[in-house]
Amino acid sequence: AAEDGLNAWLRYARIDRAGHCQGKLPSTIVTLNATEGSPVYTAGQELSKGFNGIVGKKVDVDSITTSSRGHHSRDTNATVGTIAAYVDSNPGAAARLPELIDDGFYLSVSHGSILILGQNERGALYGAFHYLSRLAQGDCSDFTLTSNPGAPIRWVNQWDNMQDGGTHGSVERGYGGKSIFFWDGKVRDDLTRAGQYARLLASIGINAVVVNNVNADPKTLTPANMDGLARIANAFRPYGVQLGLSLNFASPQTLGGLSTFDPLDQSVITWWQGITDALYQRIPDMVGYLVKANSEGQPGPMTYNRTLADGANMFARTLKPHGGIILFRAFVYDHRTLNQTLDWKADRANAAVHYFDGLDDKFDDNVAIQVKYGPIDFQVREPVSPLFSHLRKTGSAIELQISQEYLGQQAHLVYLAPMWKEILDFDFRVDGKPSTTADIISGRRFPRKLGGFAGVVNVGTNTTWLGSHLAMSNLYAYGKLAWDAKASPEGVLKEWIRLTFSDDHKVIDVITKMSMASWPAYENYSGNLGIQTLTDILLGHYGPNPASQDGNPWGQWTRADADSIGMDRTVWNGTGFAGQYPPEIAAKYEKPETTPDNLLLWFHHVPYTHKLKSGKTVIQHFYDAHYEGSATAQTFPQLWRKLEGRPGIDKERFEHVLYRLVYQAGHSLVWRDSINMFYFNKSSIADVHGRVGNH
Ligand code: GCW
Repeated sequence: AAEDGLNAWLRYARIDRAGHCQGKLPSTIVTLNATEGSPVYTAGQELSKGFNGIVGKKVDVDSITTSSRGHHSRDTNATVGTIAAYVDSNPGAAARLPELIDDGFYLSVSHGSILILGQNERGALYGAFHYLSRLAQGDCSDFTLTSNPGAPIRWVNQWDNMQDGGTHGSVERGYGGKSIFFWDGKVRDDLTRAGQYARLLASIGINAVVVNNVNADPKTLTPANMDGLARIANAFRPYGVQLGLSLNFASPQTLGGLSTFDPLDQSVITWWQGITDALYQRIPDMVGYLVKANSEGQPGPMTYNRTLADGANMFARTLKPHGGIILFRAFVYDHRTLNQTLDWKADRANAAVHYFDGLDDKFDDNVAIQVKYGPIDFQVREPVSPLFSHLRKTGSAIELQISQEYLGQQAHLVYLAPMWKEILDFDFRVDGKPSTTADIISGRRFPRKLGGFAGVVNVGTNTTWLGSHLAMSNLYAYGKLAWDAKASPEGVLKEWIRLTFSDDHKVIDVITKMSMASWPAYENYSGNLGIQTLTDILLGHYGPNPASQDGNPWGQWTRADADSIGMDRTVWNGTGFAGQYPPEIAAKYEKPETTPDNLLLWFHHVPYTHKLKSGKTVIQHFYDAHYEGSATAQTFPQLWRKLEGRPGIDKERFEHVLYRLVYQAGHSLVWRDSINMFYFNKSSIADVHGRVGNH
């Protein structure tokens, strides 16, 4: 059963229609020009494994070289390879094949013959996984499909530490065990899990993993560790997953022994060139770098009064000859200079646009800016970061967090795709024209070649990867949305349920119902109306602690007092943040009347008695929402219990999930009562339903 966890949605479990589908499968799998360990080779192996598991048919793989023309007939074959290899042996086919872009694929299934072609090898593997996903969901009918990715950057970021104050190979904000990559300051000897991870990622279209924490350890770059990183890249390569690396800006000084890490200093530039060359010597297909600079105490170019662009371009230039790219994080702010008590206009949310102001045309073309979806930090509800609308010449990637740092740490079920979808569909109205986040990051709104998605993932050594079976829907959905931002969160969820458990209608109904209700429920019992997740800010980001939001320099303030609550981010009277949006949106957020209720307290400081559009007061909404949200969470264990013994719900996974849902139901009551009592004590306003406070 640990295997079920490890294989996640790639279980290749036998389907009910296996008998029916057997006859529809080919008798041979033919891979074109597949060298062992290449993605096309892997595609052949996966098809064979999948046919065997899903329908119980053993099919051998035959590897051919296309230079021997007319060598094969495709009639009863599954043929997999690149378009170029296929056309090489079937010159006549070129005209009827579609246009593909990098990583795209074409699938054609008819009368027992399957043709799977990728623009590149990775695309061919994606096509094979796509075909197997349909089959595993019981569909062996004929079809033709052309699929191209919506954006070239579809990465995940692991925040894995090589060594962290004695806790070996820990994962920052990790709730699923230790690092699968590092142990004791080194790369692990056994990288089996790294390969298994790459397999899961490839099956959802992810093409790179940044393996180490953005709070990077300079020692990552010792020669021995670079050798280790090359072994990780080797484990990824069969799946077309490339390795990326987080860098510590001060490394030339701390590791290299130079007197400076000024990005314009020639000795520093030469040092980084040497490092980059040494890495590419070991990992010729390394994807590039990720850099967190001048944020939360991390070093950066601003230490030397250089711009963020000076810092990013220094790396970009060392990467350029190798074809690498750099993602430079927009999460730049100084938590030491924010003073809540003295300054009504102080606002951490302003930082990103402020620091990137004037830099849009200063970045090299192999730099993209990686922007967290909201201006603060992965809260349950934030307006979309305005920075996306400021970067017109520079590519941008959205940073989403699969790790549920502020969102229940995988101990709560919170299906995040509906939230991501709202963010991706948000329309900035740049220059008064439709300008959704998805169209900006994909490079469609402003023509740019780089852009896409970065997802923070905290998989660990736990056999469930994330510590929770149900949390894996978030990883699955992340990949699917990165490939196609138009995908439906509910549709994707159902696919994931069929693949992970079964296509039993009850299983699908129950898990869909719980998952789709989970984000609204969590928002209701943690922090609503845009006040953010009212969790403990100083310790762990887990559990309710509204008092901890204020009175510290971290800037996740609520400014709650006896009469009123919320951050005034208006231009006329507040921090001015609303003015960072294009005019139509800025005007909307400037006034409480036109600000959606769910962002009211993000943008406005209002009395607890302020009336919402719903007609309720702010304080009554708080009370009601916390009761509603926790009531929803109470239904989860009841719903789940109905699945005991249903197809695909084995005992071990049943118990594991149940344990967490029971816990969540209880913890949601703790949330409800802590938050409601806190605001009752502050405001002294009674709940009209008499549930909160003194009776
Ligand atoms: O969300 C915060 C986290 C930090 C993290 C930081 C970042 C890696 O609490 O743990 O550091 O953001 O994204 O850089």
